[in-house]
Amino acid sequence: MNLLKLDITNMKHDYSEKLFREAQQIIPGGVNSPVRAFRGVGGTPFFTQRATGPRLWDVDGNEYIDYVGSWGPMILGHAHPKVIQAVLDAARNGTSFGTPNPLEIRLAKLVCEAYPSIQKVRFVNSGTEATMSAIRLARGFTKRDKIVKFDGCYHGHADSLLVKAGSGAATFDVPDSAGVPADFARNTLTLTLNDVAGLKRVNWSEIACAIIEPVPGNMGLIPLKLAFLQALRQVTRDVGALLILDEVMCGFRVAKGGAQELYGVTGDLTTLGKIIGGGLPVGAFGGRTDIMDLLAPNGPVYQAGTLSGNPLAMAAGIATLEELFQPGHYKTLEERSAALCYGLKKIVPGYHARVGSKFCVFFTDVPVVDYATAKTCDTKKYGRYFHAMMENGVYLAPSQFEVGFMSLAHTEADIEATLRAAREAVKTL
Ligand code: KE4
Repeated sequence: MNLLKLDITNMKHDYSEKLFREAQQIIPGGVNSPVRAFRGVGGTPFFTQRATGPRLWDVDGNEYIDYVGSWGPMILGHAHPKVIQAVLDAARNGTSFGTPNPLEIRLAKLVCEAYPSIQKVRFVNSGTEATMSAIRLARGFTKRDKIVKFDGCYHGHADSLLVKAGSGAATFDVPDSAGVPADFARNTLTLTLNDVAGLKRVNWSEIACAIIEPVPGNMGLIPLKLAFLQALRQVTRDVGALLILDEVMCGFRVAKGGAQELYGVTGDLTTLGKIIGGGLPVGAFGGRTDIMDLLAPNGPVYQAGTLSGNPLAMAAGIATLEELFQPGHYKTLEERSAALCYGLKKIVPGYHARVGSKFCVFFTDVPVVDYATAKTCDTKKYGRYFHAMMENGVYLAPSQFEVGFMSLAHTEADIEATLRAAREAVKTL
């Protein structure tokens, strides 16, 4: 297997197409998460056979340099030896106990070490569970019902958060999901990202919390203006509304202490996911002790989970963070990401954005500063770019409204190969 020279002879996808037909008979849309169905870019999704480092191989044997990284968790690259060994070692002792286990404490300490604003943390099984639970906790703590979110931000698929959501919802241009009762949506107010004046339109004294992605990555990547984030922090603090920073995607990615370290703005609660599970299902929410201690069994806010704190998931998360925290790794991620995006910006026409090792290109010629400007993108052109890159051996997010992720496994040679693929791909645009 020649890792550097990608075998780019018109790829075959026969087996993926066969499997997709089969999958659609028994799994809705043939996928277990909508964005994987390639509806945002057209065509048939490939089925992955295996992945190592920065590379994926599909069931037809096609090889890709992977910038999706399972939507963020694979910051060390796929199948990192230390993560695999940690999971194997944990599995030999049993896969789930339903009792406290020592690994939960170790991962909790790693999270609290990186996030000073997190004094206590509770583990769950997905980012959605983390944000859903944090919202309930904020409502229990403040005894208020209304919440504020921001257009295009996606916080998972909990009912009260599927309002003008990003990610798959943005891709399908279905901001509100069917099945969400009107009075759920009525308690969710949505504001516009980066609009300081808009913050004044809310009576914050009736708001339980504001939830925001501090590095929005679910409508493509839209960096927040620091002044906006500071204003949101101030306006919530002034009237006792909680600020929930949803760092499921940017946590441990844009810096060791996530966006809170980058911007110097801390949340009352923080939600985490993806990287902290090292590819296994883990979410987490944490924050001030006086808030977190309202959670059962200490307090009246109920939250639970059969597999929460699962030893295999904890082991994968511990191995991932312990490796990620090694000196120089965040500097390497920054340098590699900057090199890739510098190169792409010279090749691919569009509005480019990057924060740390998260990046994207918007196929529009206006600056993208919020959901409305993100929606000016030519999604069909993005689809052509996506498929041209895929046929040239590079797997990007199958939607204009997602982002790319660099890992520590991507080398300079991978970056060069990616830029070569981009030069070929733009010819087809
Ligand atoms: P999960 O429930 O998918 O683990 O996490 C939900 C979530 C919460 N908060 C943020 C900021 C997120 O980005 C996510 C999930 N991100 C999407 C990718 N845009 C997951 C991919 C998918 O839905 O398949």
